[in-house]
Amino acid sequence: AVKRQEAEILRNYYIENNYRAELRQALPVRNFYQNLKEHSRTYKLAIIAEVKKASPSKGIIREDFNPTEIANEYAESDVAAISVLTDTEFFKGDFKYLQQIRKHVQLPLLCKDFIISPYQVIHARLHGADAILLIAKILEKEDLMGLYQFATDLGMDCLIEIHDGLDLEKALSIEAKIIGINNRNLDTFETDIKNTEKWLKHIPEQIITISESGIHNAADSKQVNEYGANGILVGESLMRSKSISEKVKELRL
Ligand code: IGP
Repeated sequence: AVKRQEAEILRNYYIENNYRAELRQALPVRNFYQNLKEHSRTYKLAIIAEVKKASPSKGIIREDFNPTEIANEYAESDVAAISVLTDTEFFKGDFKYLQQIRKHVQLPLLCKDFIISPYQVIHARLHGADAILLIAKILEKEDLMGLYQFATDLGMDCLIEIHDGLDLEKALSIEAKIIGINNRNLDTFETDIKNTEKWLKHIPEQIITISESGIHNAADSKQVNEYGANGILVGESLMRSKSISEKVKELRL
């Protein structure tokens, strides 16, 4: 594993070198971690609001989809950060949405994608991401570690997503600072916020914890708040609501 990690670091360095000039011109990074921390102190829950046009289980979620407009409404509602889906195949997202939103909104942006290679990490950074999602389930521990280190080297934070005990073990072993517990079972697409309760108690206090998926109303957020989550990641229910700011207020308790 040590050899593998060394090889990974060398590979990352080589790739980074090839993009040195572009990376030097990249926009400064906003502090995703700090914002989550501050918001979880100011409010009962820090909110990561997602820009999400569609999903594999629900199809099109929002018809009048204007990413910049939605992001502006999120900013006006004082959320902690914005998650932007960039995966095109399953979520009809796009890296250009990240870039467009970056031009208009000052909040930290999370690149939401299935990241498995350092090229994607650079791509995210060059499109204005301040943080990336890394899904523990789809990565070997060494690769999770390598990508985490690489993103950190580029100045970005990582949200490490877990769904079960094996994922959590990986997240803890790489000393993740922010862990997202996904309430959605990716095999069945069903959500159960009790998954947050199940894993939260095994996560040390100093780690920022985010409950992800299936949070639709104040009752849901009250529940995950009682479990002890520091924040929530919400897509669908915000995208379907008539007034984003009202929905944010409701979910923030
Ligand atoms: C948001 P919801 O149920 O509020 O729309 O869920 C977010 O958690 C979900 O989009 C998500 C996701 C992911 C999407 C969580 N992890 C990984 C793509 C890839």
